[in-house]
Amino acid sequence: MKKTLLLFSFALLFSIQSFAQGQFNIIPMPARIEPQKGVFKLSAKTMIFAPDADASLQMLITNAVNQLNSTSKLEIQTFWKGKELDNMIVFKENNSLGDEAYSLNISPLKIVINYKSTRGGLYALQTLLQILPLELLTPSAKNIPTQVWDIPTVIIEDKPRFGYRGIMLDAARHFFPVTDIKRFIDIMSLYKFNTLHWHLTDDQGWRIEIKKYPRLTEIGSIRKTSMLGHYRDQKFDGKPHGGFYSQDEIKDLIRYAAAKQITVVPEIEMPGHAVAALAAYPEFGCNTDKIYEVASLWGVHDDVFCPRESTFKFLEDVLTEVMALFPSKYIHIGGDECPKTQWKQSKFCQDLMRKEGLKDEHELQSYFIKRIDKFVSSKGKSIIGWDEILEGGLSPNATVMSWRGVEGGIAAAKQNHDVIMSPTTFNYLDYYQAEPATEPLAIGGFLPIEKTYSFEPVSDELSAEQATKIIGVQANVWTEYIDNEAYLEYMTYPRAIAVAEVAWSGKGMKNWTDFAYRLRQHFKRLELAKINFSPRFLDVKATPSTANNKMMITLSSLDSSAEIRYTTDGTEPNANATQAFAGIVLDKNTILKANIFRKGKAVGKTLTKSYLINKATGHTYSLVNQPKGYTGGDTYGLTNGIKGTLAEMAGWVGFSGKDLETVLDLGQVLDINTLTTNFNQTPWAWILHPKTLEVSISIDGQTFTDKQMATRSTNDVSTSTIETRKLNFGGKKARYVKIKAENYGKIPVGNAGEGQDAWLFCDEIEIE
Ligand code: TNX
Repeated sequence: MKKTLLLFSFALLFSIQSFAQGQFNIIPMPARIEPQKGVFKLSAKTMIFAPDADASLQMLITNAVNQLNSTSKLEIQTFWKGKELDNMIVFKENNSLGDEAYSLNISPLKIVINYKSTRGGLYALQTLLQILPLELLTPSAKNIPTQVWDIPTVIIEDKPRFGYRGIMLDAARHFFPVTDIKRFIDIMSLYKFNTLHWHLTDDQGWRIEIKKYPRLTEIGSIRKTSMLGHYRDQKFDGKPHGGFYSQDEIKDLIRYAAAKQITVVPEIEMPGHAVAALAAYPEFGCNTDKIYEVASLWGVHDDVFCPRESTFKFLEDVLTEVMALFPSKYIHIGGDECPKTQWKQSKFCQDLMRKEGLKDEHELQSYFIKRIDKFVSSKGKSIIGWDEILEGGLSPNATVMSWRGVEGGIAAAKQNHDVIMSPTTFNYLDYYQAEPATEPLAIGGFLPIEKTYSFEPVSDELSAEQATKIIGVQANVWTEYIDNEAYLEYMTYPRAIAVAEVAWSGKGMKNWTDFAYRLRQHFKRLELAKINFSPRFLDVKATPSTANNKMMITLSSLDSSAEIRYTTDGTEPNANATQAFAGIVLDKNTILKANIFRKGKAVGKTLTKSYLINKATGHTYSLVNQPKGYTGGDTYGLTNGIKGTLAEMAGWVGFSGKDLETVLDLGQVLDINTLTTNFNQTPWAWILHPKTLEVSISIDGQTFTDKQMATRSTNDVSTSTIETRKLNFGGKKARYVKIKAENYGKIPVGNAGEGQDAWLFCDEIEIE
């Protein structure tokens, strides 16, 4: 009885949920959303009444109304004064709400919005626009004869989880005209972001006009040439690249952003990433005789600002103009990736360190940042810096932006600093979002939207009080490889929409499957706004498992409206290819190709996987040490039928400083002839072949016999190679195989990463 009741309530829950899904696909997910019965009829007679709206909110409302009236036959009128009536959309100021909070109550009689600030009013408006039927916002809505639109009733109460919700746009590596940035702001505003962090200076370009130092833009904004292809290719396009923002353009942009309730935070990089500035004013570098050129190589450069009094004067002058332009409370001063090479060689720096009692160049960096921090603070503003600024102590009002993972942010919060989380591991939108081989050129990495969405900005390590120091979340769009607006949008969206939900919605409101569904519904809206987003997250995924002791692949897509079709003979799947309804059992080497189809058309990019099937493929194993980051792409990366290659790290199972120790279960007793393993050695990435390999076998999983050993085939630790080790068991019977590969240990002197823990990379385990 109890069970049926439970089942029943589950069914009920499910139906409410799917009902809510169908009608309300709001992103970011509001804090509370309760669908009601009935509809509000939006018609030519509906009016807007916003008696408390200030000029900014009036403008936002007017823009939205103009948009509605232009696409449809509606003629919604807006009243700033008068009387509240039925069939109105009413905006009410309500001071009991939080700053960015709002409520939206759509009832059959009227729509009532409560807000405290203009921001809250805007967010309510954005939510309402997401609820309105899409057809209403489509230009062809004009042709629809009946202009009475059913709006589902609902009660929404909403407020953001974090007060800082940002995107960083790097305009230094590639210049984007003001019109592009305005559009970038428009899109940000749709998803309730409130901060644009504008990266304005770097080695490859200085992009902000500074009146007192005109050469910064005259010389510093132009580089002779840019890199073509990957950094490792070392090729150049031979074309000058330049561009900068005049102070008038900046003022205009700030005004534009402010109207959309977005604060623009400028970043002026120091003491590193300074080559463009030094090309203009070499006297602020350590090597004053050097002829600096605006950098054309990406990456980190040794030429940095020299901590002379004259340099501080220069930077203070620059910051004075910057602070006069930007009303933002925050000024970002960079602080990341400052090589200490020149400071080590500079007599001036060494003398300064002695005079100031600084024990090394890291303390000199901290001295640098502290001085700038003090200057900015004295003007009533606060600095933000990348997490390196934490090293060596800071003033309490400095905010730390955690980029090298979350660790810097955690440490900063524990030291009572405000923290904005923007870790490479979740929020770097310059990383690949799908299989690199099938994507346009990107810097590297692999960050599918699902991973971005899974980010939890507040670590369990923090106490409740420390947790309050995590004030925000930011996506970073570095543009070394992004040189036009369409590509900028492709890389930013939809992943930034996932970041928007991470930053806005409460922990408990987040759900990947539900988000993916809502996002799928947003595609039409994004298309309507002509946003060049990437739909790649809907592409087919292959998940391995074991069925009847064989390897089984399940194909799936988050696009429930699409069919998945596949081939196993290496040909491109077409609309007649087999449809994937169930798992595909693989008992021989197979090239699997699959795609999603809508209306008979392939709409994704083809997934291609080459599986090498042997007795171990698809079988599970236990691990004594867990891999660090590198899991081989699947839960059972060592036996997933896909061999790692030197060209690509993601397929390997990797252990940092630890051994590979595993027991593999073949599911049944089999004849074991040979066992083959592969190890990766990529010295520049600190990956070395293991010292030894030991394998033994067992029938019951208790007693292991027939131990076989192998050692490294060479002492060479400087060449990139794959080492294959094949051990012979002469047809002995076994179900369990125990494998131990001993990590190389500390990296020998004279090699990249000397003295650090070596990585051990293994893939695949093959048994014949
Ligand atoms: C690291 S994030 C950098 C940037 C690069 C970026 C590329 C940070 C503070 N520094 O200079 O553009 O990686 O992903």
